[in-house]
Amino acid sequence: MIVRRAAIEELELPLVEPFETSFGTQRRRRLLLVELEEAGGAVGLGECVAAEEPRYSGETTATARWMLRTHLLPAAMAGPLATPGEFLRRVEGLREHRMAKAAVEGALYDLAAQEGRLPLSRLLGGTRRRVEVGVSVGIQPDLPALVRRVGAYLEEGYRRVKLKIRPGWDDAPVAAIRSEFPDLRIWVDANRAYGPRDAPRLARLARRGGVEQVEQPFDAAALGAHARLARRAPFRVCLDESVVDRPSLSEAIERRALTSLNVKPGRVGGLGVGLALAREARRARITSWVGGMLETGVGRAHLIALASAPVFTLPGDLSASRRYYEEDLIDRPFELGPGGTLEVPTGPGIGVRVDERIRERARRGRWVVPPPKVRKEGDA
Ligand code: OSB
Ligand code: MG
Repeated sequence: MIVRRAAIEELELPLVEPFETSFGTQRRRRLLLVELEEAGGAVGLGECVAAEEPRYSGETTATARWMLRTHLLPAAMAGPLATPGEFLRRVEGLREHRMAKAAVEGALYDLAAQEGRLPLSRLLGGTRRRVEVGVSVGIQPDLPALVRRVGAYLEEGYRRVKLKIRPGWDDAPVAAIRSEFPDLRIWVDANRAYGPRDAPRLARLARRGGVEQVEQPFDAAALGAHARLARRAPFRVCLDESVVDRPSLSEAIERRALTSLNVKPGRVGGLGVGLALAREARRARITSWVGGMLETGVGRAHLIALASAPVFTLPGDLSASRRYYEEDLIDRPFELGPGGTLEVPTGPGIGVRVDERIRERARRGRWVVPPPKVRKEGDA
């Protein structure tokens, strides 16, 4: 692949409803699309999952835009690339900024799959035609609203919910959903809102509520607390924010801090890294699944392709387009199918097309990044 033109596009889409977590409320998504044009004319797309505010991680739309313009996109154009992984090795010396890197790597994967006339799913070793999905349910104004919200998702066909929790919104919501829906698969995600002293409470909540999995209850660095919660627990302890690369996963495995891994390519710096982490987790008998960051149809297409790989064995946070956006960016929105599944696109590359009218309405800026003029050793 030779990338001869690169552009960043900033878009803003309103969410169908506010998404509240323990770290804040999001009403819209301000996102970046990375567009790479290959010498042959093919265009690859990647979506950057960084949010407007640095609450989930330190990256933001603004830091990612800067990183892409000044470092990553020039690097992508600084010579031919045999694989998307080669791009990541080229920028290895540049610290952090994994979400920005993953957006470029994702666009390169789209290009590589198009070049091979393959669906991205196949390039990633995917074997499934449909993937099982669930739905992540934000903190609601009150319990009746939560019961209505979850009831509506079940009507739509979801079979597994992930309730966002925080101190003050945990025991009652879990109990309410459990009593209303006795057979439902319930997961919870705290986004680090608890302290190690809350471990007994959380264990009780999960046991009483028949909760299958507790995601990231403690601080990202608190591996010991997660390990204590996981010991002999009848539920899985899942890490999200704690695992950002191979070393942090190895350390978490060694400390026995997890029994489940949420794989988000943005958080770990790419689809390739995500696959590698899931394989490492499997060797330690840890279950992996694909998480989400409220992606549009473009980012979601990448995630669905990833989730089609057999190494992922639990339903992902990969919901239908209408769960997130009134009008998704893509011309054929993802719809929920039989058994709470989404169909894996079969067209070349990511297999979805951007709806240009929606994209134009959502556009807040566009920057074309010129190719670097000279290439020196050590440049990235
Ligand atoms: O912790 O998994 C999380 C969204 C934004 C930031 C963090 C998280 C989430 C979700 C949404 O849970 C999952 C989805 O995209 O459906
Ligand atoms: Mg999470």
